[in-house]
Amino acid sequence: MQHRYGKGQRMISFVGMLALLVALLAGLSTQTTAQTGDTPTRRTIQSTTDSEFLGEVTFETGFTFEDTEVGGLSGITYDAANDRYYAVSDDPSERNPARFYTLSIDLSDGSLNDGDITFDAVTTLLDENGDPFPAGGIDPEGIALSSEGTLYISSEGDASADPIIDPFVNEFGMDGQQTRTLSVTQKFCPMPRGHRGCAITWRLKA
Ligand SMILES: [Ca+2]
Ligand SMILES: [Ca+2]
Repeated sequence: MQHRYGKGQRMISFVGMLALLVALLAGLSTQTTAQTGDTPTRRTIQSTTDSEFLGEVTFETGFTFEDTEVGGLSGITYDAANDRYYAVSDDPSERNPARFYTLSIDLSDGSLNDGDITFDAVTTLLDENGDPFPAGGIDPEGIALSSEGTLYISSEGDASADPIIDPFVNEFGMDGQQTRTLSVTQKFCPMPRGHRGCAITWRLKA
């Protein structure tokens, strides 16, 4: 997703996000079996085999829900069991505390149109101490629902911050509480200029 806070932001668009998601849901298929040595292991690989553009809905900049500015949605995931979506805001706790939204999207007529998207809830992300992330302390990007009903949310980190904020992929409960920290390969961790590591402009993107 390209919608971020900052200069040039004008609209919140669900075009690419929803088109891609619906395409993925429609096209999930296939599985393969992998074998490692003498120990067979089974893993399922899902791939997209087809895509279809269903339409677009655009919200004006400044659109709010429950006193939060919705804009800058950078990732979305579908909860099939409950037929709802979770979309993470790209806001680095500057407009409002870092958060994700719960959405309902009515695609019963086979197309995405104005009025099809309903914001049902907003949930503040809480760090390991149970506190909202401080301004600039996170740069949310991606979100994915786990088979356990939890959420994996990625942060790009901030290589320009002092001190540097490392990127992360962490697990959160549906109440927004961070419950687990995943390890991030060193090559994705930014380093100051002139030091080992990836360039200062590289980030962990969805
Ligand atoms: Ca529709
Ligand atoms: Ca981001």
